[in-house]
Amino acid sequence: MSTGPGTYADSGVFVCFEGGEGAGKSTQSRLLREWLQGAGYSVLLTFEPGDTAVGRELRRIVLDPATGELSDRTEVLLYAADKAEHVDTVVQPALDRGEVVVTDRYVDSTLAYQGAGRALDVAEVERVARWATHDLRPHVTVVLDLAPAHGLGRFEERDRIEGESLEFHQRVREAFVAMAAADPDHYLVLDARLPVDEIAAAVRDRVAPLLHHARRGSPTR
Ligand code: Z5A
Repeated sequence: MSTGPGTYADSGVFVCFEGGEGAGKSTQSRLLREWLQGAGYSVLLTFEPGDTAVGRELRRIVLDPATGELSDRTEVLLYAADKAEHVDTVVQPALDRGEVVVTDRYVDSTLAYQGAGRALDVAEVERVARWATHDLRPHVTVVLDLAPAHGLGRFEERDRIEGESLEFHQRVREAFVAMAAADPDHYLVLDARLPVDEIAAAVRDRVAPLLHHARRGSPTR
């Protein structure tokens, strides 16, 4: 997967959690927010897909099993539309205010699920996703690595993507780990089977040195 130089915000701090289903992304993003707020930082916790008005509609379409089959390219474009709206109206404005933005999933999810998971040209998928996000990249992406059978077992109900085969989810897992290996300065890979507190401590250690870019105070959203 090509990564290119990318664009990194020079105000605020952009942190992303990635990984398969049930890996603990929501748990860890909430814990990071609590810690950052406790230390007085202005934090915005967000997620993809669906944390804007149009994103909520897009989320319903891409995840509802009632949607049924979609063309793979349609799926890429729906996720890309969610990202464009998310970056322009939520992520970039918060970074411009100097906040710490913590997102549960971002571009790497498109590269892993639509690029590696579906039978699409990963370089083409990447061009679309980078265009949609002005190539804005997280200062650090935490990959919570977990065998798909383990993660899917943490839930009873399955959405459109969770219902895909184990082989699909295995390709997704391998893609996350490969992206991290290709750019170790901007990634932290953690074993998602570790105790919650141990993972949270490793995340704090990785994020703490980035905080000189961040503003203290209450979040504005
Ligand atoms: N998708 C895509 O295809 N392309 C894209 O560009 C984007 C997304 C952005 C979004 O689903 C779906 O969209 C996702 C990828 C696709 N699809 N799938 N499949 P979502 O937002 O509804 O869900 P998710 O992102 O997959 O997250 P999740 O399934 O809700 O799980 P999580 O946030 O990673 O885990 P959690 O909720 O924090 O924890 C799950 C359970 O495990 C819970 O009971 C916890 O208490 C427990 N847990 C958490 N950590 C631990 C540890 N360390 N040990 C033991 N148990 C734990």
